[in-house]
Parts: sequence; structure tokens; C-alpha cells
Amino acid sequence: MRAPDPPRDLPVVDLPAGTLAIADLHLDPASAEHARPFVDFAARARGAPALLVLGDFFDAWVGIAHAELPGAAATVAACADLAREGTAVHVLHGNRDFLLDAKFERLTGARVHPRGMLTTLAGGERCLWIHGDELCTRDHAYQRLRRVLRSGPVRGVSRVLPLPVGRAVARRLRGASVQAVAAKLPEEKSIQASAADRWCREVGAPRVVCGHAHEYRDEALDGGGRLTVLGAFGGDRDLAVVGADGGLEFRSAAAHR
Ligand SMILES: [Mn+2]
Repeated sequence: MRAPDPPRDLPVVDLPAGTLAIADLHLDPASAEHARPFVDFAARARGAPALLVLGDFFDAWVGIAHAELPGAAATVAACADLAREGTAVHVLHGNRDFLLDAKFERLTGARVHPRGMLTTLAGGERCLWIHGDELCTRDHAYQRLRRVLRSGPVRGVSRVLPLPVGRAVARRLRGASVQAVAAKLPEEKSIQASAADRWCREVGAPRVVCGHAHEYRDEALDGGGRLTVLGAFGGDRDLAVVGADGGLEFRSAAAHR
């Protein structure tokens, strides 16, 4: 089975020093309490030039009807506050919230990038930012499912789902991934360094940063590039900060002031 190729036409964005990136919040749209750590973080992120959310912002998102639930509403409001005050908010699709769309963009002022983004850091280095499930190339069943779930028909149906149906679907999805944040991927389902190496070479970026695996990891790739996996939000080294020299520093989002 063929592993996904890197997209040819990724958006290219300049990321100034002070830019922040987080991943894998897995927020429950129904729970305002669950949204609180992000809402608090967003308040402390004020003044950052940009905030990247590298996918799985929400544990389930089956369409815009979700935005009315208390947890999603609080999250949307926090994003909108940041955007209004001048922080560029960029949201990548994860494997659990790949239906975030233009309506979400209008509500939040964020930009949604379904397949990732390429950036130029302050020092001039190019960096590829993706969710990370694209690189789980040994998990063939998952890659097949991924193609179906992200296909046009599935996306079309989800847009017209009434809220109760959407919530029922979301409950089923959540049931399948209880404690997703605590769970780590077994080796055969994990992010493959060889895939990261290929993507770096094909997009011409010496570094790739992603989430999805929920555990911080940083390693040199055979082709000279570098792979960094962010910890899941709330975990160890769950925040990337673009430094003054354009380098990336990995820290704790909870300790960010
Ligand atoms: Mn994921």
C-alpha cells in the first residue's frame, strides 16, 4: 500500500520570533471545563505574533453544529480574542478534527490548513509543520481509513448533519479513543523517521515538527533533517517557541507566561 506523498502546494508562512505551537489538545466540544486549560493558555499567549495548533484541537468535530456546544464555544471565543488582538492563528487538521472548515475560520478568525504548512523561521530556515498521522506509514489499515474519511462524500454529509446526529457520531468516535491523550502509539502505528526524512527532502525543508504521537521526541534524520514531535497539550514539552534567532525551543505550555 502506498504511503501518502507530501502535498505539492502547501501554504508558506513567515513565522516571527515569539510564535507558539501546540498540538493534540483533544478538547471535548461539549465540556467548558475541558476547554479551560486552553482558554487559560490563550490568555497567556496574548501578544504572540502567531499561534499554530498542529491538529487534534478537538477530540471530535463533525461539523459546525459542534461550535455551539459549551467547550467549543469557549475555545472559539479564545481563538477569536487572540486573532482580534493581532495573533495569527493557524490550525492544522488532525485525524480527529479534519472537518474544521471555512465556517470555523469565520467564527474564530483562524486560518485552517488541512494538509499542513511550510514556514520560514526568523533565521531563514524552512520548516514543515504537519499533524503527524501522515507519517505513520507502517499502519496500513489506518492509511486506508484516512483516505476514505477525508474523501469528498464523507465531508459533504458531515456538513448537513443535525446536531443530535453529529453528537451521536462524535460520542461513538470518542468511545473508541477514551484517554487518547494518555495513550501512546505502539511502534507499528508510530511516526516513521524514514517517512519524515522523505517528506523533508521532497518539500525542501530541513526540519519537520508535528504532533499526533502525544509524546515529545526529537531526532536527527538520515538525510540531514530533523524530526520533532510535540508532546500532547498538557504533557511534557508540549509547546514550541520560535526564538529570536529563528531556532525552536521546546517547553511546557503550562509554564508559559
Ligand atoms: Mn492525532
